[in-house]
Amino acid sequence: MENKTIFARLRPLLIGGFAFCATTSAGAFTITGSIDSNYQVNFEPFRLNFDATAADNLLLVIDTEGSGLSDTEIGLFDQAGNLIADDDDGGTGFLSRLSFGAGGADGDLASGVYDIAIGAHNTDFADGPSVTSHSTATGGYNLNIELYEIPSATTSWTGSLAAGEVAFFDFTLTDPVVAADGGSLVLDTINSTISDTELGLFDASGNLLADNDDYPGLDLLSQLDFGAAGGGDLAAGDYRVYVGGYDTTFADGPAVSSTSGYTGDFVINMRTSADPIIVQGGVSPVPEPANLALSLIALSGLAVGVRRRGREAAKDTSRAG
Ligand SMILES: [Ca+2]
Ligand SMILES: [Ca+2]
Ligand SMILES: [Ca+2]
Ligand SMILES: [Ca+2]
Repeated sequence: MENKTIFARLRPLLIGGFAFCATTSAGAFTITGSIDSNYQVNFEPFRLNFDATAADNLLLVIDTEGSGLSDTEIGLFDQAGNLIADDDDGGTGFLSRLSFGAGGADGDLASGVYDIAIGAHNTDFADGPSVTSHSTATGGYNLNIELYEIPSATTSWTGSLAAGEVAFFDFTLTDPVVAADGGSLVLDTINSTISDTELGLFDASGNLLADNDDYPGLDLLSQLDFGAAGGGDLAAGDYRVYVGGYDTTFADGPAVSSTSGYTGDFVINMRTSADPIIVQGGVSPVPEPANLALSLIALSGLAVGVRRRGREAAKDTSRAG
């Protein structure tokens, strides 16, 4: 089968300083095919023209989102037949996902020619390449290969949580984050000691903009994407990001409560191309709900709050209910 040189047209975009190209048509490449008969597996070759490494802040994703085949499996082999990585259900539902480089779950991936083997569940992958399908399922598939450039951490906030606690940080964007301008903002909890985090972002009016429990490729850690990273644009203004352990519940207010038993240190990384960005510093307890909107406007410092369970939590419950 002829090699598909898929990144020949992506590399110039990166040289040109694209902050984030995966959600644009130029940054994603889809190989389509189908499994037409019992026990069929297909090999789809592709060439990676550069190293996809965490050190270079590049994230390479290979997934099967959008496939007609409902339960895919994929395996990645080098030209010596070594199995680099394989996945069954890392994507949406029973679809598959491999991820390399920054934030990836499967390590870095060096430049070179690779084969992606795809079959329906259950398929076995081993060095050889050896790929054996035990499935009689048939259907079409999409092999999506997407490249993301993840901005380096602009700011990282750390702290620790006891059981049932949540923390928040306030920041101000002096410039909007606009996908059409190539701007991106990513908040994640990479390097947290707490193994299962949740994140929620609120605007200055207390509206919940987005929340995430488990982000693809980060296991049980969390990530929120905005602008060209996906998830919508952000206007200039004040924002508050909350972190908690699983299970934390987020609603407009902000109304944030946690039933988490996870304890330990968290890290929130802000990765953004927005320039300039001003992070206001300071430490304060969680304000009473009636004062919150005002305090968001009047912040004079980076606010770090930890809400303890007890009467505050009881109030939260009554508001939510
Ligand atoms: Ca699967
Ligand atoms: Ca399998
Ligand atoms: Ca989580
Ligand atoms: Ca939750």
